[in-house]
Amino acid sequence: MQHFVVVGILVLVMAVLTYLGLDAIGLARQMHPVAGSAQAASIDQLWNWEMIVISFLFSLIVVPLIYSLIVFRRKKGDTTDAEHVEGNTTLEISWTVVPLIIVMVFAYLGAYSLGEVRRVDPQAFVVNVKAQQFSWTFEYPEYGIVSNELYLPVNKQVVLKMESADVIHSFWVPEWRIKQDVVPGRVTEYRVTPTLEGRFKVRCAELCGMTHYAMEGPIAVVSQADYEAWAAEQVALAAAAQTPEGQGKLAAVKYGCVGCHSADGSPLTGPTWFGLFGKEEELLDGSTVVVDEAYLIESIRDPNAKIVAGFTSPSAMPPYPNLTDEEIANIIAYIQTLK
Ligand code: HEC
Ligand SMILES: [Cu+2]
Repeated sequence: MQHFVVVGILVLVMAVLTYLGLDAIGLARQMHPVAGSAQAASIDQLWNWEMIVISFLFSLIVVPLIYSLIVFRRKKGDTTDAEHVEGNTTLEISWTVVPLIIVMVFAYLGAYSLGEVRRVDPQAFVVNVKAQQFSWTFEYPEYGIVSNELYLPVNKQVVLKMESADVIHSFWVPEWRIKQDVVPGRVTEYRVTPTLEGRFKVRCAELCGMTHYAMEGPIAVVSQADYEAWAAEQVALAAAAQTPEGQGKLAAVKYGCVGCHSADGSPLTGPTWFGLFGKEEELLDGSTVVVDEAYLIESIRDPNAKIVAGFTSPSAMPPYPNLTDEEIANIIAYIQTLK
Protein backbone atom coordinates (compact mmCIF):
# COMPACT_ATOMS: atom_id res chain seq x y z
CA MET A 1 0.00 0.00 0.00
CA GLN A 2 2.80 2.35 0.93
CA HIS A 3 4.32 1.78 -2.53
CA PHE A 4 1.08 2.87 -4.22
CA VAL A 5 0.99 6.11 -2.24
CA VAL A 6 4.61 6.93 -3.04
CA VAL A 7 4.24 6.05 -6.74
CA GLY A 8 0.96 7.99 -6.91
CA ILE A 9 2.60 11.12 -5.57
CA LEU A 10 5.63 10.69 -7.87
CA VAL A 11 3.33 10.25 -10.90
CA LEU A 12 1.52 13.49 -10.12
CA VAL A 13 4.76 15.41 -9.59
CA MET A 14 6.24 14.01 -12.81
CA ALA A 15 3.04 14.81 -14.74
CA VAL A 16 3.14 18.44 -13.59
CA LEU A 17 6.85 18.74 -14.44
CA THR A 18 6.32 17.20 -17.90
CA TYR A 19 3.46 19.56 -18.62
CA LEU A 20 5.44 22.61 -17.46
CA GLY A 21 8.34 21.45 -19.64
CA LEU A 22 6.08 21.14 -22.69
CA ASP A 23 4.62 24.54 -21.91
CA ALA A 24 8.08 26.09 -21.64
CA ILE A 25 8.91 25.04 -25.23
CA GLY A 26 5.64 26.42 -26.58
CA LEU A 27 3.68 23.20 -26.86
CA ALA A 28 0.88 23.80 -24.36
CA ARG A 29 -0.84 27.06 -23.38
CA GLN A 30 1.30 29.63 -25.20
CA MET A 31 1.56 27.93 -28.57
CA HIS A 32 4.14 28.71 -31.25
CA PRO A 33 3.62 30.23 -33.70
CA VAL A 34 1.16 32.79 -32.32
CA ALA A 35 -2.53 32.19 -32.93
CA GLY A 36 -3.73 34.46 -35.75
CA SER A 37 -7.35 33.47 -36.35
CA ALA A 38 -10.65 33.17 -34.51
CA GLN A 39 -10.64 29.45 -35.37
CA ALA A 40 -7.32 28.92 -33.57
CA ALA A 41 -8.78 29.34 -30.06
CA SER A 42 -10.76 26.10 -29.84
CA ILE A 43 -7.99 24.14 -31.57
CA ASP A 44 -5.36 25.43 -29.15
CA GLN A 45 -7.66 24.63 -26.24
CA LEU A 46 -8.14 21.07 -27.45
CA TRP A 47 -4.40 20.72 -27.94
CA ASN A 48 -3.76 21.97 -24.40
CA TRP A 49 -6.11 19.33 -22.95
CA GLU A 50 -4.33 16.67 -24.96
CA MET A 51 -0.99 17.82 -23.61
CA ILE A 52 -2.33 17.53 -20.05
CA VAL A 53 -3.50 13.95 -20.66
CA ILE A 54 -0.28 13.09 -22.50
CA SER A 55 1.85 14.40 -19.60
CA PHE A 56 -0.16 12.27 -17.18
CA LEU A 57 -0.02 9.10 -19.30
CA PHE A 58 3.71 9.52 -19.88
CA SER A 59 4.26 9.76 -16.10
CA LEU A 60 1.88 6.89 -15.41
CA ILE A 61 4.09 4.62 -17.51
CA VAL A 62 7.57 5.91 -16.83
CA VAL A 63 7.37 6.52 -13.05
CA PRO A 64 6.18 3.00 -12.01
CA LEU A 65 8.71 1.52 -14.45
CA ILE A 66 11.68 3.36 -12.96
CA TYR A 67 10.33 2.93 -9.41
CA SER A 68 10.12 -0.86 -9.92
CA LEU A 69 13.58 -1.01 -11.44
CA ILE A 70 15.06 0.64 -8.38
CA VAL A 71 12.91 -0.54 -5.45
CA PHE A 72 12.11 -4.10 -6.55
CA ARG A 73 15.45 -5.05 -8.04
CA ARG A 74 16.76 -8.53 -7.13
CA LYS A 75 18.48 -8.68 -3.74
CA LYS A 76 21.94 -10.29 -3.57
CA GLY A 77 21.64 -14.07 -3.17
CA ASP A 78 17.89 -14.14 -3.88
CA THR A 79 17.31 -16.82 -6.57
CA THR A 80 13.58 -17.40 -5.96
CA ASP A 81 10.94 -16.70 -8.61
CA ALA A 82 8.77 -13.62 -8.34
CA GLU A 83 5.27 -13.95 -6.93
CA HIS A 84 2.83 -15.29 -9.55
CA VAL A 85 -0.13 -12.99 -10.23
CA GLU A 86 -3.22 -14.57 -11.83
CA GLY A 87 -5.18 -11.42 -12.62
CA ASN A 88 -6.78 -8.41 -11.03
CA THR A 89 -10.39 -7.74 -11.94
CA THR A 90 -10.53 -4.29 -10.34
CA LEU A 91 -7.47 -3.17 -12.25
CA GLU A 92 -8.77 -4.57 -15.55
CA ILE A 93 -12.14 -2.91 -15.19
CA SER A 94 -10.58 0.43 -14.29
CA TRP A 95 -8.09 0.42 -17.19
CA THR A 96 -11.00 -0.23 -19.53
CA VAL A 97 -13.47 2.26 -18.09
CA VAL A 98 -11.12 5.19 -17.44
CA PRO A 99 -9.69 5.35 -21.00
CA LEU A 100 -13.23 4.92 -22.36
CA ILE A 101 -14.34 8.00 -20.46
CA ILE A 102 -11.29 9.96 -21.61
CA VAL A 103 -11.90 8.99 -25.26
CA MET A 104 -15.57 9.99 -24.98
CA VAL A 105 -14.66 13.36 -23.48
CA PHE A 106 -12.14 14.00 -26.27
CA ALA A 107 -14.64 12.94 -28.92
CA TYR A 108 -16.94 15.61 -27.53
CA LEU A 109 -14.17 18.24 -27.36
CA GLY A 110 -13.09 17.35 -30.93
CA ALA A 111 -16.61 17.62 -32.30
CA TYR A 112 -17.10 20.92 -30.46
CA SER A 113 -13.85 22.27 -31.90
CA LEU A 114 -14.78 21.15 -35.43
CA GLY A 115 -18.12 22.94 -35.05
CA GLU A 116 -16.33 26.13 -33.98
CA VAL A 117 -13.89 25.94 -36.89
CA ARG A 118 -16.68 25.45 -39.45
CA ARG A 119 -19.03 28.03 -37.94
CA VAL A 120 -20.49 30.00 -40.85
CA ASP A 121 -20.55 33.78 -40.75
CA PRO A 122 -23.28 34.92 -43.19
CA GLN A 123 -21.19 38.06 -43.88
CA ALA A 124 -18.27 35.98 -45.15
CA PHE A 125 -16.82 36.90 -48.55
CA VAL A 126 -15.33 34.58 -51.15
CA VAL A 127 -11.83 34.32 -52.59
CA ASN A 128 -11.17 31.63 -55.22
CA VAL A 129 -7.87 29.85 -54.79
CA LYS A 130 -6.04 28.01 -57.57
CA ALA A 131 -3.25 25.70 -56.55
CA GLN A 132 -0.82 24.54 -59.20
CA GLN A 133 2.64 23.05 -59.24
CA PHE A 134 4.21 25.07 -57.57
CA SER A 135 2.36 28.27 -56.76
CA TRP A 136 -0.88 29.77 -55.44
CA THR A 137 -3.20 32.16 -57.29
CA PHE A 138 -5.99 34.15 -55.64
CA GLU A 139 -8.99 35.48 -57.51
CA TYR A 140 -11.36 38.04 -56.00
CA PRO A 141 -14.75 37.67 -57.72
CA GLU A 142 -16.06 40.83 -56.03
CA TYR A 143 -13.40 42.93 -57.75
CA GLY A 144 -12.49 40.79 -60.74
CA ILE A 145 -8.83 40.82 -59.81
CA VAL A 146 -6.17 38.11 -59.71
CA SER A 147 -3.24 38.18 -57.32
CA ASN A 148 -0.36 36.02 -56.15
CA GLU A 149 -0.65 37.53 -52.71
CA LEU A 150 -3.58 36.77 -50.46
CA TYR A 151 -4.69 40.14 -49.10
CA LEU A 152 -7.33 39.97 -46.38
CA PRO A 153 -9.07 42.40 -44.05
CA VAL A 154 -8.66 41.62 -40.35
CA ASN A 155 -11.60 40.25 -38.29
CA LYS A 156 -13.69 39.34 -41.33
CA GLN A 157 -14.49 35.77 -42.25
CA VAL A 158 -13.32 34.68 -45.69
CA VAL A 159 -14.27 31.48 -47.50
CA LEU A 160 -11.54 30.19 -49.73
CA LYS A 161 -12.98 28.07 -52.54
CA MET A 162 -9.99 26.05 -53.57
CA GLU A 163 -9.26 24.16 -56.80
CA SER A 164 -6.19 22.37 -58.05
CA ALA A 165 -4.96 22.49 -61.64
CA ASP A 166 -2.94 19.29 -61.33
CA VAL A 167 -2.22 17.17 -58.23
CA ILE A 168 -3.27 17.25 -54.58
CA HIS A 169 -1.96 20.25 -52.65
CA SER A 170 -2.76 21.41 -49.16
CA PHE A 171 -3.42 24.96 -47.96
CA TRP A 172 -1.71 25.50 -44.63
CA VAL A 173 -1.08 28.65 -42.60
CA PRO A 174 0.41 27.62 -39.25
CA GLU A 175 -0.77 30.79 -37.47
CA TRP A 176 -4.36 30.08 -38.48
CA ARG A 177 -4.06 26.45 -37.32
CA ILE A 178 -6.38 25.07 -40.03
CA LYS A 179 -5.19 22.99 -42.98
CA GLN A 180 -7.24 21.86 -45.96
CA ASP A 181 -6.37 19.68 -48.95
CA VAL A 182 -6.87 21.03 -52.46
CA VAL A 183 -8.01 18.14 -54.64
CA PRO A 184 -8.19 18.09 -58.45
CA GLY A 185 -11.75 17.88 -59.80
CA ARG A 186 -13.30 19.21 -56.64
CA VAL A 187 -13.81 22.49 -54.82
CA THR A 188 -12.78 22.39 -51.17
CA GLU A 189 -13.67 25.09 -48.69
CA TYR A 190 -11.53 26.79 -46.08
CA ARG A 191 -13.11 29.24 -43.69
CA VAL A 192 -10.98 31.57 -41.63
CA THR A 193 -11.34 34.80 -39.69
CA PRO A 194 -7.87 36.33 -39.38
CA THR A 195 -7.56 38.22 -36.10
CA LEU A 196 -3.93 39.27 -36.27
CA GLU A 197 -2.63 41.87 -38.72
CA GLY A 198 0.71 41.18 -40.32
CA ARG A 199 2.50 39.15 -42.96
CA PHE A 200 2.12 35.40 -43.09
CA LYS A 201 2.82 32.63 -45.56
CA VAL A 202 0.73 29.85 -47.00
CA ARG A 203 2.74 26.69 -47.41
CA CYS A 204 1.75 23.66 -49.39
CA ALA A 205 1.50 20.79 -46.91
CA GLU A 206 1.13 17.92 -49.37
CA LEU A 207 4.19 16.57 -51.16
CA CYS A 208 3.24 17.56 -54.71
CA GLY A 209 6.39 17.20 -56.80
CA MET A 210 10.01 18.23 -57.22
CA THR A 211 9.61 21.83 -56.06
CA HIS A 212 6.98 21.24 -53.39
CA TYR A 213 9.27 22.89 -50.83
CA ALA A 214 9.08 26.19 -52.75
CA MET A 215 5.28 26.22 -52.99
CA GLU A 216 4.71 29.20 -50.74
CA GLY A 217 2.60 32.32 -51.14
CA PRO A 218 2.62 35.60 -49.23
CA ILE A 219 -0.38 36.60 -47.10
CA ALA A 220 -1.11 40.07 -45.78
CA VAL A 221 -3.76 40.69 -43.14
CA VAL A 222 -4.54 44.40 -42.98
CA SER A 223 -7.21 46.83 -41.74
CA GLN A 224 -10.46 47.10 -43.70
CA ALA A 225 -9.38 50.49 -45.08
CA ASP A 226 -6.00 49.20 -46.27
CA TYR A 227 -7.70 46.21 -47.81
CA GLU A 228 -10.09 48.38 -49.82
CA ALA A 229 -7.21 50.62 -50.91
CA TRP A 230 -5.25 47.57 -52.08
CA ALA A 231 -8.25 46.20 -54.00
CA ALA A 232 -8.84 49.58 -55.68
CA GLU A 233 -5.18 49.71 -56.69
CA GLN A 234 -5.36 46.20 -58.14
CA VAL A 235 -8.47 47.09 -60.11
CA ALA A 236 -6.70 50.16 -61.50
CA LEU A 237 -3.63 48.09 -62.39
CA ALA A 238 -5.80 45.55 -64.20
CA ALA A 239 -7.49 48.34 -66.17
CA ALA A 240 -4.10 49.78 -67.11
CA ALA A 241 -2.93 46.38 -68.24
CA GLN A 242 -4.41 46.57 -71.72
CA THR A 243 -0.97 46.89 -73.33
CA PRO A 244 0.94 43.70 -74.30
CA GLU A 245 3.43 44.18 -71.45
CA GLY A 246 0.56 44.82 -69.03
CA GLN A 247 -1.14 41.66 -70.22
CA GLY A 248 2.17 39.85 -69.89
CA LYS A 249 2.55 40.95 -66.29
CA LEU A 250 -0.98 39.73 -65.55
CA ALA A 251 -0.24 36.38 -67.23
CA ALA A 252 2.96 36.06 -65.18
CA VAL A 253 0.85 36.53 -62.04
CA LYS A 254 -1.94 34.26 -63.24
CA TYR A 255 0.40 31.36 -64.04
CA GLY A 256 2.45 31.85 -60.90
CA CYS A 257 5.72 32.70 -62.73
CA VAL A 258 6.32 35.62 -60.33
CA GLY A 259 6.52 33.17 -57.44
CA CYS A 260 9.89 32.02 -58.84
CA HIS A 261 11.05 34.96 -61.00
CA SER A 262 11.50 38.40 -59.45
CA ALA A 263 11.19 41.64 -61.42
CA ASP A 264 13.74 43.55 -59.34
CA GLY A 265 16.85 41.37 -59.32
CA SER A 266 16.15 39.64 -56.00
CA PRO A 267 16.90 35.91 -55.99
CA LEU A 268 13.95 33.50 -55.84
CA THR A 269 13.74 29.86 -56.92
CA GLY A 270 14.45 30.84 -60.56
CA PRO A 271 16.63 33.53 -62.21
CA THR A 272 15.38 37.10 -61.93
CA TRP A 273 13.77 38.66 -65.00
CA PHE A 274 15.43 41.99 -64.24
CA GLY A 275 17.86 42.87 -67.02
CA LEU A 276 17.30 39.45 -68.61
CA PHE A 277 16.47 40.49 -72.17
CA GLY A 278 19.59 41.00 -74.30
CA LYS A 279 21.89 39.67 -71.60
CA GLU A 280 24.47 36.97 -72.27
CA GLU A 281 23.25 33.97 -70.27
CA GLU A 282 25.63 31.28 -69.08
CA LEU A 283 24.18 27.77 -69.33
CA LEU A 284 24.71 24.70 -67.21
CA ASP A 285 26.70 22.95 -69.98
CA GLY A 286 29.23 25.83 -70.05
CA SER A 287 28.01 27.44 -73.28
CA THR A 288 26.52 30.92 -73.47
CA VAL A 289 23.50 32.30 -75.28
CA VAL A 290 22.23 35.82 -75.88
CA VAL A 291 18.73 36.14 -74.46
CA ASP A 292 16.42 36.96 -77.35
CA GLU A 293 12.83 36.15 -78.20
CA ALA A 294 13.58 32.68 -79.56
CA TYR A 295 15.56 31.71 -76.46
CA LEU A 296 12.80 32.98 -74.16
CA ILE A 297 10.11 31.09 -76.06
CA GLU A 298 12.17 27.91 -75.86
CA SER A 299 12.89 28.43 -72.14
CA ILE A 300 9.20 28.84 -71.40
CA ARG A 301 7.89 26.08 -73.69
CA ASP A 302 10.56 23.56 -72.72
CA PRO A 303 12.30 24.52 -69.45
CA ASN A 304 14.72 21.61 -69.73
CA ALA A 305 15.99 22.44 -73.23
CA LYS A 306 18.60 24.91 -71.94
CA ILE A 307 19.28 25.16 -68.23
CA VAL A 308 20.78 28.32 -66.77
CA ALA A 309 24.12 27.89 -64.96
CA GLY A 310 23.68 27.68 -61.20
CA PHE A 311 20.44 25.69 -61.47
CA THR A 312 19.91 21.96 -61.46
CA SER A 313 18.75 19.66 -64.20
CA PRO A 314 15.94 18.69 -64.51
CA SER A 315 14.77 22.26 -64.03
CA ALA A 316 12.61 23.20 -61.04
CA MET A 317 10.42 25.03 -63.55
CA PRO A 318 7.32 23.12 -64.65
CA PRO A 319 6.10 23.13 -68.26
CA TYR A 320 3.02 25.26 -69.03
CA PRO A 321 1.06 23.47 -71.76
CA ASN A 322 -1.87 25.89 -71.34
CA LEU A 323 0.14 29.02 -72.11
CA THR A 324 -0.91 30.39 -75.51
CA ASP A 325 1.57 31.84 -78.01
CA GLU A 326 -0.02 35.23 -77.43
CA GLU A 327 0.45 34.99 -73.68
CA ILE A 328 4.11 34.07 -74.18
CA ALA A 329 4.58 37.03 -76.52
CA ASN A 330 3.02 39.28 -73.86
CA ILE A 331 5.22 37.87 -71.11
CA ILE A 332 8.28 38.49 -73.30
CA ALA A 333 7.09 42.06 -73.89
CA TYR A 334 6.83 42.44 -70.13
CA ILE A 335 10.30 40.94 -69.53
CA GLN A 336 11.69 43.46 -72.03
CA THR A 337 10.46 46.31 -69.83
CA LEU A 338 12.42 45.05 -66.81
CA LYS A 339 15.75 46.80 -67.05
C1 HEC B 1 8.74 26.65 -59.51
C2 HEC B 1 9.50 27.78 -59.92
C3 HEC B 1 9.29 28.34 -61.33
C4 HEC B 1 8.12 28.77 -61.89
C5 HEC B 1 6.73 28.75 -61.27
C6 HEC B 1 8.49 29.29 -63.19
N1 HEC B 1 9.82 29.18 -63.39
FE1 HEC B 1 10.88 29.84 -64.99
N2 HEC B 1 12.59 29.07 -64.23
C7 HEC B 1 12.69 28.45 -62.99
C8 HEC B 1 14.06 27.99 -62.82
C9 HEC B 1 14.61 27.25 -61.58
C10 HEC B 1 14.78 28.37 -63.96
C11 HEC B 1 16.27 28.14 -64.23
C12 HEC B 1 16.52 26.75 -64.77
C13 HEC B 1 16.20 26.66 -66.23
O1 HEC B 1 16.83 27.37 -67.04
O2 HEC B 1 15.28 25.91 -66.60
C14 HEC B 1 13.81 29.05 -64.83
C15 HEC B 1 14.11 29.62 -66.06
C16 HEC B 1 13.27 30.40 -66.80
C17 HEC B 1 13.65 31.18 -67.95
C18 HEC B 1 15.05 31.31 -68.49
C19 HEC B 1 15.67 32.42 -67.66
C20 HEC B 1 17.09 32.77 -67.91
O3 HEC B 1 17.68 33.42 -67.03
O4 HEC B 1 17.63 32.39 -68.97
C21 HEC B 1 12.53 31.82 -68.41
C22 HEC B 1 12.40 32.77 -69.58
C23 HEC B 1 11.45 31.43 -67.55
N3 HEC B 1 11.92 30.56 -66.57
C24 HEC B 1 10.12 31.83 -67.69
C25 HEC B 1 9.07 31.42 -66.88
C26 HEC B 1 7.68 31.75 -67.12
C27 HEC B 1 7.17 32.59 -68.28
C28 HEC B 1 6.96 31.17 -66.12
C29 HEC B 1 5.45 31.17 -65.92
C30 HEC B 1 4.65 30.79 -67.07
C31 HEC B 1 7.91 30.51 -65.24
N4 HEC B 1 9.17 30.67 -65.72
C32 HEC B 1 7.56 29.84 -64.08
C33 HEC B 1 11.70 28.27 -62.07
C34 HEC B 1 10.36 28.59 -62.28
CU1 LIG C 1 1.74 21.65 -53.57
